Amino acid sequence: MADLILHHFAASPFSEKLRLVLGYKQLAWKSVLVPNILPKPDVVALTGGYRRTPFLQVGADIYCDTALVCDVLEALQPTPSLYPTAVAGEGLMRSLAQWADTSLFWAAVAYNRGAAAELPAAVFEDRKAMGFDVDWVRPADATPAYLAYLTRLADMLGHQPYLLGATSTIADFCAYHALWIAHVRGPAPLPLPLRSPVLADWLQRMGAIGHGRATACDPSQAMAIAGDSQPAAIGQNLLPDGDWYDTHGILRGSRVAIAAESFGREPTAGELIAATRTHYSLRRTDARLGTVHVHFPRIGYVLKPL
Ligand SMILES: N[C@@H](CCC(=O)N[C@@H](CS)C(=O)NCC(=O)O)C(=O)O
Repeated sequence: MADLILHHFAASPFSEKLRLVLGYKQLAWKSVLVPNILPKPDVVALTGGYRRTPFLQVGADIYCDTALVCDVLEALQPTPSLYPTAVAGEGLMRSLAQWADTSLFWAAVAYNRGAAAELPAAVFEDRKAMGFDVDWVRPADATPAYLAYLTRLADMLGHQPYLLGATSTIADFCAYHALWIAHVRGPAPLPLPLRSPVLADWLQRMGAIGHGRATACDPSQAMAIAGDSQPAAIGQNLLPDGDWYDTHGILRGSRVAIAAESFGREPTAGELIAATRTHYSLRRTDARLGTVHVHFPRIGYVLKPL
């Protein structure tokens, strides 16, 4: 199989989630560092418009969004599982993970804006343009929510090493990266607003998983790999389910655009070649790369005919 190429940047929490999942599954991967603000010409050549970080490239297949990438990595390397059903039902794990990626993540972002140094002006303007309304939820509003969420996590960890039991699940990776924003990264980590030994121990345990075997890769090399590769046929890529599932009345082969529901809504246009219960796939042609397939999860994304 072609190499796993993660496009990411060091300070990105969602990237940290995937770096840790790659470590958990002891996978070897190539590391391409991308800019943290626009312009991102190579990123957009690969994705067709999607600009969020991170995403996974496998040859000429581009997997967007960490939720989808976790499913891809699970299909590729099933053990240890991110969804161990001996620990909890998959619905519970995925729902807790989604809460952590959204409510917990944004409460952590808003809380840390108040507690930490401001973002550099260029990053601040870029995130505002993405739809992060900094004037709407202020640290004073976020702090009580963040504290309540940390209390819930500490409560789950009171009698077990991971959020749902004896081993980690997808939910641990999602909650970890939200807390990592302030408490682990950077030269001077902030103290936890909730001083809980169980949280501190759990952060330590999760961080110790590490990042797997990463090799630096130049963006031009990743572009060359995409240009020299053919995308995998539908049904033979790394996505788990395959049946066509139409909820829009849009036919296979139609020209469509897919964009995030919120925060970074730059659309990717292409020909709809898969619409399953869990994901969409688009075929598109880039002037520099030729044909690439770009994959998105259904949850959190909108599909429009062109
Ligand atoms: N739901 C997305 C969220 C990704 C996300 O918001 N990433 C942040 C960085 S951690 C981002 O894209 N920031 C702007 C950028 O990198 O251009 C996922 O799971 O991948």
